[in-house]
Amino acid sequence: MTRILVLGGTTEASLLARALAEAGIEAVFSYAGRTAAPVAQPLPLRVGGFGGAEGLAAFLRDGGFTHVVDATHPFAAQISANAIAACAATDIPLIALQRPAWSPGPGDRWTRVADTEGAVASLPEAPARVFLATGKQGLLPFAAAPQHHYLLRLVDPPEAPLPLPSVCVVIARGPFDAAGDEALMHQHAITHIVAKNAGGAGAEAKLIAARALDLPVILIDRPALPARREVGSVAEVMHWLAHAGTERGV
Ligand code: 3Y8
Ligand code: NAP
Repeated sequence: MTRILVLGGTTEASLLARALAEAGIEAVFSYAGRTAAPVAQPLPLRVGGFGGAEGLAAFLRDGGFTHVVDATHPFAAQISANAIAACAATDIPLIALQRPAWSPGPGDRWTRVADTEGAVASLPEAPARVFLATGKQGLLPFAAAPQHHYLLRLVDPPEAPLPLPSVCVVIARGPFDAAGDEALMHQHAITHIVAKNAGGAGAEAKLIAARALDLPVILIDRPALPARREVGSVAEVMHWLAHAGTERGV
């Protein structure tokens, strides 16, 4: 009896949910509960943390799950580490659906940095107008560079005051389009973009817009993750579930 847990929260996870629903494969879709109203899915939902790797292992055992697909965002390093530990502890097969990192093309003016602190250090001393498109987590380090004006794009309105003296907030949920991002950057007279190397199409618009506007981009590399089985497409996940996933088959 196949029962799959999908760790979601990305465009690819939503595409996988549709494929599983269309194939009539029993699965549960999991959100962390980071946003007020996450996009609906064609699978039964569960929302919220599990309580660490141990909590996830117990959830997998108690729920009779036979496979786990980690389709979370490349920067969601904690849940991915927990999934590796929980699947090892319960001997449940795990596969990660991960989109490849972006690499620069002709005309891109990218500076790659290892982390948020590196992104702050890469901004100029002189006041700039920065499109900080990295979400709500990880804002605090930019308080060390208050001379800049920041444009933030958040999924939900911030509950607490922001740690930045000169800031403008746009509330929007992706996926975004290049024309819209180009208009947004033009309207706010943006001089620098800071982004995570998320990969995928849903967040790429700002990079395409930056290229069109010949603006510099400070790109934060994704965190290193422990080794795990990893594929880049829904089709490969479906193939794995149908064949090599486990002797239990699907
Ligand atoms: C809660 C689920 C789908 C998934 C859509 C993708 C695309 C649009 C682009 C910018 C960058 C950012 C952010 C972003 C994108 C997709 C994808 C993606 C980046 C939702 C979602 C959840 C989240 C969590 C949220 C984080 C934040 C990051 C905004 C839903 C909409 C910046 C990442 O307010 C908060 O606390 C938000 C937190 C984690 C990063 C951060 O540190 O703030 N995503 N994003 C998921 C959960 O609860 O499990 O609400 O519907 C999903 C999507 N966001 O099904 O179509 O696949 O990447 N998400 C980044 O890439 O830098 C926005 O503005 O250009
Ligand atoms: P994270 O730092 O890796 O995880 C922090 C904690 O959140 C985890 O330990 C777990 O809590 C819980 N969690 C995370 N993802 C979960 C999921 N899909 N289902 C149930 N619990 C989950 O994660 P994050 O960076 O905050 O991302 C949270 C969610 O937003 C993920 O689903 C991710 O795919 C999505 N997302 C993140 C980004 C990003 O930039 N980080 C971008 C787009 C979408 P417990 O320890 O209590 O189990």
